[in-house]
Amino acid sequence: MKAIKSNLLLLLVLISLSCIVQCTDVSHDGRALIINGERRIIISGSIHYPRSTPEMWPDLIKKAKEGGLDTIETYVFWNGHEPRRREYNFEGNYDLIRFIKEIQYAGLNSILRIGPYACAEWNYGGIPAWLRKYPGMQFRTNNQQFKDEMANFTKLIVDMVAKENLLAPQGGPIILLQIENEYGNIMGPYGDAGKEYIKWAAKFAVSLNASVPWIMCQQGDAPQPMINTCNGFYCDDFTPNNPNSPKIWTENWTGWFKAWDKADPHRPAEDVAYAVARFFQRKGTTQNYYMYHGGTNFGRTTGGPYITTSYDYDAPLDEYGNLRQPKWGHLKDLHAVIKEMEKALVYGNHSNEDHGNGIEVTKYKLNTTTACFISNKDTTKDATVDLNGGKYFVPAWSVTILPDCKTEVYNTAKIKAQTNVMVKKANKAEDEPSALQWSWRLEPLKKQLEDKKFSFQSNQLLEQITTTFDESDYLWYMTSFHQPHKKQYKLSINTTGHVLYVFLNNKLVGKHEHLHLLSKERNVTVRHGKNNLALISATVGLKNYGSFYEKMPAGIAGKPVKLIDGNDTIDLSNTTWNYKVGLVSEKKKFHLDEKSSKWKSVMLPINRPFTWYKTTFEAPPGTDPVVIDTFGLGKGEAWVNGNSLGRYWPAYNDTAQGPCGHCDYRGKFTENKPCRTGCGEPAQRWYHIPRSFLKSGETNTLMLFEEAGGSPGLVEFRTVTVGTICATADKGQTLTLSCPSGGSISKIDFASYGEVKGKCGAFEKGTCESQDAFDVVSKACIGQGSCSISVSKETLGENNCGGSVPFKLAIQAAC
Ligand SMILES: *[C@@H]1O[C@H](CO)[C@@H](O)[C@H](O)[C@H]1NC(C)=O
Ligand SMILES: *[C@@H]1O[C@H](CO)[C@@H](O)[C@H](O)[C@H]1NC(C)=O
Ligand SMILES: *[C@@H]1O[C@H](CO)[C@@H](O)[C@H](O)[C@H]1NC(C)=O
Ligand SMILES: *[C@@H]1O[C@H](CO)[C@@H](O)[C@H](O)[C@H]1NC(C)=O
Ligand SMILES: *[C@@H]1O[C@H](CO)[C@@H](O)[C@H](O)[C@H]1NC(C)=O
Ligand SMILES: *[C@@H]1O[C@H](CO)[C@@H](O)[C@H](O)[C@H]1NC(C)=O
Ligand SMILES: *[C@@H]1O[C@H](CO)[C@@H](O)[C@H](O)[C@H]1NC(C)=O
Ligand SMILES: *[C@@H]1O[C@H](CO)[C@@H](O)[C@H](O)[C@H]1NC(C)=O
Ligand SMILES: *[C@@H]1O[C@H](CO)[C@@H](O)[C@H](O)[C@H]1NC(C)=O
Ligand SMILES: CC(=O)N[C@H]1CO[C@H](CO)[C@@H](O)[C@@H]1O
Repeated sequence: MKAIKSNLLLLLVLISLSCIVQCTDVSHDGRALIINGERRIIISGSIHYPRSTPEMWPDLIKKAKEGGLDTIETYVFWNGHEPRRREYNFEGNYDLIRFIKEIQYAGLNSILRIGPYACAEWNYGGIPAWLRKYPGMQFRTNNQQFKDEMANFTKLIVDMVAKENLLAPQGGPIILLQIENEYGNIMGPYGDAGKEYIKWAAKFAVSLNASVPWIMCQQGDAPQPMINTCNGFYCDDFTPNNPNSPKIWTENWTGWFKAWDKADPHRPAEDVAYAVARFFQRKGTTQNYYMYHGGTNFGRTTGGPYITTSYDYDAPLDEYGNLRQPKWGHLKDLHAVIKEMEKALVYGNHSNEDHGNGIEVTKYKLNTTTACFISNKDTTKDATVDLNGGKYFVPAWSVTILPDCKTEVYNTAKIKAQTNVMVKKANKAEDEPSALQWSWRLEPLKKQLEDKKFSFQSNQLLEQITTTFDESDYLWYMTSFHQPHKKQYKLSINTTGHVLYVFLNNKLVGKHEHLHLLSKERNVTVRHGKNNLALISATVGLKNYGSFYEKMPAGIAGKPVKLIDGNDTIDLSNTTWNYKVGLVSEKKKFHLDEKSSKWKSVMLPINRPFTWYKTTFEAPPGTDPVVIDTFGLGKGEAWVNGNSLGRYWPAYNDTAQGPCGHCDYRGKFTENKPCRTGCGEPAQRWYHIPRSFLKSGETNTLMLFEEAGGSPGLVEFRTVTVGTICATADKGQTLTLSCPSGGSISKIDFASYGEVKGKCGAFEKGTCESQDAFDVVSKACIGQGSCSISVSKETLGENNCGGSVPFKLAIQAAC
């Protein structure tokens, strides 16, 4: 870090001498971002670098580019980069500079949302917990200590990217920077201090002389020259707070995040496309998908306490980096038509006609060229719309795009992209034995229970974050009391969660692994004489959102701990409590300690809390992404060759019960639409093992810290690959089908030309189908990586469907 020059101005001068050709000037007017003097449409997508590995980055960025993106956006994760004050980590998946350079090599732009508050379902919203060590510290308000730390980190990041020439005016890819994040949503309770803080943040950002525009999202009072931008599922009705600010959509939610207590959320491709098309129809010019690739919360990085380790987000690229089809392809088709119309969209005159019944016809006119959108906002009624003498069928909740105002090139509800159904395949290395051989050791709890060395003492029940500063998930609360005779009591503990274990006289007498924990009671028998009570409170990620969110307590936080028997109550809240931060295994790094003689291979314990398991395995062959099935395990953390896969918790089922069911893309999407899958099942059973964590041809080690108790007997490795692919196309179109990553089509499961019904996995023939389609398709596709068939009677043979029935070709195949 020492090498960073503080005089950015001097750097910029030096750089500008060496930068004559590639320098990019970025500014904006009220219509669009202006890049090298030209207004541009920006189609961006979020990829958070720590949620994948450097080995995955080039492929993710390449797939984003192929999907029609021109820009990659990311937050910067302060608590990942500065885990302890002025101790920095820019290595591995935190190598921000390498990530931005990968974007640059791919020829894309980048938007850096420094914040440094990120939200992002990330632990503590990205702000380091060590900040809480300072008395009087308050996050995200007019608090001098906070502002000083925020300024220090923000400047560090701007200096770093400037030193590497990564800002657009230096020839780099960064076209926009962001200060703060979604503050407008929560600023009310901060009063004037919040307003002052935002003014300060804007002034501070400008003072960094970065020479690219700064944005503030969800900030209606963003001071000039900050551009305030919009986040949400839709942004068509958003207007920036200044006529000189273009309409920028920083977060168009492509899906939603997973939670431990909920089934898998999905946002239909038709609805994402609808939202984006509406945005461009309504003079939007810069938009970003949140997320384009969601990825994985490795280590202890989830925001708490509900967010799962998977941050898949139902994004166009799935957690493992595969194309999520048809979403990826349907949006790619949209991006192509938007880019085709770019000039008209950013320079043309915009006129809008309301045709009633939710129909709007928009025309962009630029000299002699015109581009049109027809939108149907009705959530149930399809419509046929007249335009320039043509008739256009516009399904409910859809947008049709006509780049010349004549030819329909795209409709958001008519998906042409193929569907890929991914499967998790057993895929063992040849000489891999059929069952994993486990060894085990115990977490040395006894040692900690009996050891008289404490971190500190207090006669209060302390709040957990300000006690552990998140150095560990675990905090011991230990006390003792005397009792004249043996007796049964009700032990009552009021905790803010997230997980609690109770030990009485060194025996585990209760565990509560549940997030909605408030008051917990259980019967215990106390003995005559001295009794020892020890509690382990565990956090599952720290809260990341809300006004004053950092002050939301964790742990037992001053709440009563009582033994109750009718009128006889022993209140232990203010006895002497001894505190220990963390577990022995963390200090001794068991997850790296493969060789210890403590590992035993006989009498494998099952369903025993605080047990470590270890096994070795060979990497599944090939290059497909690898996952581990944790079914049967309880809750804990897993490592492969010392790399954390994150917290696992397959014992936590969807208790919210969905809603699952028929997912209708029509009508405003909310996370509560019945668009979930896996109701009642474990919220996350599969965990990603990036290929770079594995050594091929060598022995790999998997270690599990099973905190809650479970059985490793069913644990196995799988690879994620394309199972079935499907596509449909109407008469007159060309159907294209392809297998990803170098595979080829091995078999045609279904092919029919006529009045096909149903969808991928469940197509049904109509009554008037052509007899030749199956043979034609088989001949054209089997053995090919990709095949194209023009949908006509010339290629597919005659069908007897008559003139009025719309007919199509549908194919289902295997790769
Ligand atoms: C951050 O603060 C440290 C002192 O703690 C100081 O040495 C350093 O220069 C500051 N960094 C920046 C970029 O201002
Ligand atoms: C930014 O530029 C101004 C005016 O040129 C200068 O006074 C200031 O020191 C610069 N700030 C930084 C952080 O380089
Ligand atoms: C936009 O419309 C105005 C007023 O009708 C006209 O003066 C101007 O030339 C038009 N601009 C373009 C780019 O067509
Ligand atoms: C539109 O026409 C004007 C005047 O003829 C011309 O200056 C301008 O370059 C044209 N714009 C485009 C994008 O063709
Ligand atoms: C437990 O805490 C909750 C929330 O702070 C509070 O409403 C409740 O009264 C407490 N229960 C007891 C038994 O103290
Ligand atoms: C505790 O004991 C009481 C009385 O013996 C009984 O009524 C109650 O159901 C027990 N509670 C639990 C949680 O076992
Ligand atoms: C609790 O105390 C009240 C009042 O002193 C008394 O009436 C009651 O019987 C007692 N209950 C028990 C279970 O001892
Ligand atoms: C325990 O101590 C706290 C802080 O000193 C105090 O607020 C609380 O009233 C005490 N509780 C009891 C039961 O004495
Ligand atoms: C959770 O779901 C799994 C699989 O569906 C099932 O086997 C298990 O019994 C469920 N657990 C609970 C507590 O409902
Ligand atoms: C800015 C915006 O559109 N925010 C919306 C995002 O979506 C959520 C959930 O539907 C709404 O509650 C927000 O108002």
